[in-house]
Amino acid sequence: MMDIAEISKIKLGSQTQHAEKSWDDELQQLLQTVPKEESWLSANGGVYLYQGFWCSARGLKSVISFQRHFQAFDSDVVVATFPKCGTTWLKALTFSTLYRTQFARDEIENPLLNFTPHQLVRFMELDVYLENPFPDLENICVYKPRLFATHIPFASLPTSIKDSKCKIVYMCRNPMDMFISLWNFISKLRYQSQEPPLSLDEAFDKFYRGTYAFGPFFEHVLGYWKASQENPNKILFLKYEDLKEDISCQLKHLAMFLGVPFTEEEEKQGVVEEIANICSFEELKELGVNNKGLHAFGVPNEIFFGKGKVGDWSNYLTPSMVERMEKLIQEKLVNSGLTFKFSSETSQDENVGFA
Ligand code: PAP
Repeated sequence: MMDIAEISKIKLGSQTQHAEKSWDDELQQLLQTVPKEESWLSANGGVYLYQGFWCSARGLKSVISFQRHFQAFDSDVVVATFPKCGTTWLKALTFSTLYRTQFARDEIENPLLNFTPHQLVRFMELDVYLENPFPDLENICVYKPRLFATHIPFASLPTSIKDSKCKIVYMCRNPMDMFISLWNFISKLRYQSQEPPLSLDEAFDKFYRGTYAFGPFFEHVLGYWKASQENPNKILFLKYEDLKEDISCQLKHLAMFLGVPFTEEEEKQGVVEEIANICSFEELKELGVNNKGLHAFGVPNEIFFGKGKVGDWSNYLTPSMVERMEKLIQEKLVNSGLTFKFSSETSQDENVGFA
């Protein structure tokens, strides 16, 4: 005979199945009512417009779970980025800065040597909430305070992230490099899954219309930009190009914002340079752990490392693409005060943003 515990397990199991089924039905209904576009990844896949941004069906399910069930703590730290704007780098830097006193400084102890930045700072909607709407966050975030990542636009973050005192570190990148980085990334994924290549022209058209995961780019960047201006103690707004230009200065800024400034002693001991070095493109790319295996979404770890440069767009974009892109940037960023650098050289006309 079954005991009460076993009966209640069956009851709970069937309740969970029932809840799961009605949630799937709700999602299917939502997918039928919102605009849909072809995905960059496959002619058969789609992206859906939800709360003003585009998302795959699978991603949308976990975005909604994250929005509904996540409860932020005041001590949490969120790494937020638009895809291909330096997420991997920012995860490594934030992890190393925030937890630097929790592991020994010698090379063997550093978790970055054995785990990818994406394993150490997990994406909420692309990883943690993907398979489970009620993940065990205490066990998932091994180090404390909790640190996790998201690509979700500011306006669509779970309410408790916006309302609590938790901190958000946001990084963006000039849209031309971001676009080329995304196109290269998608091209590798399409090749791997034997999809026909996506031409640069087709990709540019989709970029222009903003129809890609978490796009449009400009609305994403401006959402965090405005929020960071209104609340600079809560949101730190960083730019990939600035980190490339002066990583030590930006790291000190990051540490200060996180409430763990580098001490004079640490600076003398070269801790800032050590962190900058282990998180550098050259170091991370060469680590065995980043060269093999798959990321949570089934993406090979190695393709998160391309060239890691500022200005690579100039090797790909045609003059007419550059012209269209410049007009788009001007239109989107006018009066925002936000500017981007498009090359690593310091010339007068590189700051386009038309503040
Ligand atoms: P994600 O948003 O999909 O997680 P993300 O890490 O932002 O990806 O994008 C990868 C880009 O960051 C690549 O740029 P590229 O295509 O122009 O080369 C990658 O090379 C770059 N990148 C990865 N790690 C670093 C690093 N440590 N320093 C600088 N750039 C890096």
